[in-house]
Amino acid sequence: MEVLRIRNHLQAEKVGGQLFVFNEVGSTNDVLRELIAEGSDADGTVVVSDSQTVGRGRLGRKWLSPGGMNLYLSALFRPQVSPQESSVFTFLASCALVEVFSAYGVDAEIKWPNDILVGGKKISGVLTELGTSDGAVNYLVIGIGVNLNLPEEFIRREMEDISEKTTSLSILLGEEVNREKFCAELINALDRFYGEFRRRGTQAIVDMWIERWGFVGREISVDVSGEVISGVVERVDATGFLYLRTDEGDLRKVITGDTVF
Ligand code: BT5
Repeated sequence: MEVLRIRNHLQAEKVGGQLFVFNEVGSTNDVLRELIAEGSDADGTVVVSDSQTVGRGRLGRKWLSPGGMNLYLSALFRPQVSPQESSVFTFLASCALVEVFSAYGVDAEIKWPNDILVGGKKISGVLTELGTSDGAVNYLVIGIGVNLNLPEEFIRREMEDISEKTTSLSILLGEEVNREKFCAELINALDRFYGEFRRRGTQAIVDMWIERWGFVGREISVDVSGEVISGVVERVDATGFLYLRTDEGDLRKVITGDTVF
C-alpha cells in the first residue's frame, strides 16, 4: 500500500494527519507505541501495514495477518477521558467500521465488545490499548484489522478452526476491494466520529453505538473469564459497561468479556 494512494482519498481533519505505511511489521499497535515513545505523538497519527508477523487480538489471542490482502491499521487518540472510558473508543471504531461497510452496501453487525460480523461471520476486530501516566489516559491506540481481499481458499486452508466464522469484504462483494481507498474511507469515518466525540463527549458515542448494536432490551450471554452470564441488557453506561438483568433478577455489571451466540 502507498501513502499517496491513501492520501488521495483522505478528507479527514485530524485522523491521518501523520500517516506511516509499512510493508511488514510485528504489530501496528506496537509500531505506533514506538513512534509515540520517539515523539511522533500527534493526536490522530495512523500506522498502516501490508502485513503483520505477530498481529494480536485481546487476551493474548492471535490476529491472522497475511500480506497483500487485508488492512491492519492503528490510530492514536489523545482524548480527555478516564481509563475506564477507554472502551468508548472501541465503540467509536465500531461505529466507523459499520458506516464504511454500509457505504459498500454491506450490513455489518456489532458483536459486543469489539467484533464486526456480517451474516454471523467475523470480518473485523478492534483492539484498544492505552498508555497511562499518574492514573490518567496519556494516549489510546486503536488497532483495527479488516479482512478485505482474504480469499475463501485461504480461510479454508489457514483458518481451520474459525473458517466457518470468518469472511472478507471481497467474498461478500464478489470482487477485489481497493485497499488504499477502503483505508482512507475508514480514516475519514474515524475522523468524523472523533469529531463527534470532541463536540459532544463519550455519551454521544455510546448512544450512537447502542443504536447500531441493537441489543438493549434483548437477552444476551457473555463469557467473562469462563463464567457465562445471561441476562437482558438493561443499559450501557457512559463508560461502555453493560448492565444485565439475570433470570434471578440480579443486575450484573459487565466490564469486559465475549458475547456467546
Ligand atoms: C480482535 O481480538 O478481534 C482484535 C483484532 C485487532 C487486530 C488489529 S490489526 C491492527 C492492530 N495490530 C494488532 O496487532 N492488532 C490490531 P479478539 O476479540 O481477541 O479476537 C481474536 C480472535 O479472532 C482469534 O482468537 C480468532 O478466533 C479470530 N481471528 C483471528 N484472526 C482473524 C481474522 N483475520 N479474521 C477473522 N477472525 C480472526
